[in-house]
Amino acid sequence: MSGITWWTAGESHGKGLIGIISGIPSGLSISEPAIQHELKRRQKGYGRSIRSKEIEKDHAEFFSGIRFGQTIGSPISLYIENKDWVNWTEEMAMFGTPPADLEKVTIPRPGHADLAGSLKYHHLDIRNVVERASARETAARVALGAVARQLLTYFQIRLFSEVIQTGKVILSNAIHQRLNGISDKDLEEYLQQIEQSSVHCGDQTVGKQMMEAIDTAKERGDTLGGRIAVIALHVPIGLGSYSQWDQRLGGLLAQAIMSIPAIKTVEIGAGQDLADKYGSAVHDEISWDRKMTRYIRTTNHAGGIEGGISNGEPIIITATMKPIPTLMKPLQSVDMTQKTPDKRYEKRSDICSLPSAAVIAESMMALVLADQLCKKFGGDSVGEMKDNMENVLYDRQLDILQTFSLGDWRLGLTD
Ligand code: EPS
Repeated sequence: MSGITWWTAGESHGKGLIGIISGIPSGLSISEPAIQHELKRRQKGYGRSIRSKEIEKDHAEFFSGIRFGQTIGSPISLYIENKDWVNWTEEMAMFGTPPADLEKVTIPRPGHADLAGSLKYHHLDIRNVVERASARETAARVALGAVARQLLTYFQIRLFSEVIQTGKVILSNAIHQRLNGISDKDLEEYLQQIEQSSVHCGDQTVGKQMMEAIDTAKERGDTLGGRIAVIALHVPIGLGSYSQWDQRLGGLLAQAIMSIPAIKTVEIGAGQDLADKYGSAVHDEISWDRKMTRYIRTTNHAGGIEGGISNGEPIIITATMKPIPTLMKPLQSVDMTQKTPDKRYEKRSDICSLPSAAVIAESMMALVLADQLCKKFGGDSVGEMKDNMENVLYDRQLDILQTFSLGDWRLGLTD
């Protein structure tokens, strides 16, 4: 079955960003405000620099693949303008000769793509590296992810995220740890709190501490990383496969999340907490609920994936983001032209971009799940896909439609 393919193009201070997504079935209603809303979500966040907060006003302009608000089965393409480009037209000109006063970037920042990228591509001006390595590119990912997300919404799959650690400030009762038994109302309320929080954390007290930690980093001319959690609810059983290494859902999601700039670890379910436990303490026991006619679990340490396949439980991913490598108080480096010790001084920098990373992670998860959904239940139109899904989920033995399992589970491990 064919799935979804997608690409982005564009430089951070170039004219803009472009995204193309192919394979979205026809007949899917696309809400334009919902896409602009996701772009806005990515731009929020305490600790972002003036560029994200004041200069860029991300807006996706659509070029193809949609007619009267519905997908037509052709590639969908979009463009996001870089408002900052007007300040870079000479440095970033695509043709002609470089201006006489062009200031080349020759000092690589430790932790960024600068040194490895310059050596790899034989660039004598690090700008050629940073322009594409920049996390600005993730705006296009989020716009494409917002399209994929609308396919997921059609099939009632729900995605959300939370910042669960900023520097040393740890949220102990994050939403992914207490989905067990939470009422719909409480869940909605909490998700609203996350959205209202400028650090993307639903607990206001902890959120305030996170903001203080960011303030302290700023005062020191430094940056902060942390951890995020991304959750997908109502994912049908059977996405991904153990059949081949590159079909395992955990691997696909891990690659997608790991590809977000500055992400250094990805964990699924209880993740590294599993390391020191006995098997009997960590595997999620299976029972059959006669009344609800479905398999149930009371725990979800597996994070919704077993044997590389979605098992119907919520998919839970946590990821670590390193502190941003652009420091106002720079680290020691070398001028690549002179090979002399030097430091790269910057005019502006994000201090922390965890809230944006959380939204980007949702988008990456949306793209992977939409691709897998199309591969499993594929069809050229959403109607065909829906029929296929109902057919697959129909249990002939019981003469029922197997609902997506939404067990009463908990993630927390007991010793
Ligand atoms: C980024 C550096 C900053 C960020 C940028 C990502 O841009 P500048 O170098 O222009 O100050 O603001 O992120 C965005 C513009 C964005 O929209 O997310 C980097 O080096 O990765």
